[in-house]
Amino acid sequence: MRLIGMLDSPYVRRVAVSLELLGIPFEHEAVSVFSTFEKFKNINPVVKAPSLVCGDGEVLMESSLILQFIETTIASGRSLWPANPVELQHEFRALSLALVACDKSIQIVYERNLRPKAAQYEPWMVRVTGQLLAAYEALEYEVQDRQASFSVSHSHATIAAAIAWQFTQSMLGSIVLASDHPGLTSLSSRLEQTPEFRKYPPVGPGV
Ligand SMILES: N[C@@H](CCC(=O)N[C@@H](CS)C(=O)NCC(=O)O)C(=O)O
Repeated sequence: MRLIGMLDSPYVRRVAVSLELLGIPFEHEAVSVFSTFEKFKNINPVVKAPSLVCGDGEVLMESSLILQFIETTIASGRSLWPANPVELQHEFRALSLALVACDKSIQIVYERNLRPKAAQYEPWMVRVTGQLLAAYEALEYEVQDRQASFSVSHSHATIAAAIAWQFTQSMLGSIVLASDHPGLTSLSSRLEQTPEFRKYPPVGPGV
């Protein structure tokens, strides 16, 4: 199995770290959707990261679907989801907030870095920035409110929250202030020191 994409993508990184935690062997290929577009296109014409090339050559996309596929088919019962239904609902809530935080961060980065300045549309930036801040406010609440779950083990929500936070801080730290998010700051510093996070550091050429 080959995981295609740069680790400075929070979606690629969450898949890499999760596969590692699940004990699933894979090869990581650091191909960028921007600086090596043609190379990526040869692997997957849709050019979306992460792409997972399965054993028979079929290509899967979407980090959550890739992880669901792996857990369902080859993780031999191992899972990063809590078993308890109430916990699972909270987990889905936190994970969805982390993924929206990634989406909104990336929309801002693309708008700033890919669109010519004269064509940038301020009301859109204001809207997306508001959504980004709302997602992180709610995620910070989840982290603080569910301290017990967030402090014990790796789960899909804790991994995604920590990775989203590192990504947003590296790109948009002046918009989403660390001082307003002590729970996320502490979660991120703790998880970044774990072997699985260190093995897949957030390096890449950016946009
Ligand atoms: N919902 C997707 C988002 C993936 C995504 O947006 N990846 C970015 C890289 S960080 C990408 O492929 N960008 C190129 C593009 O969308 O054209 C997931 O969870 O995998």
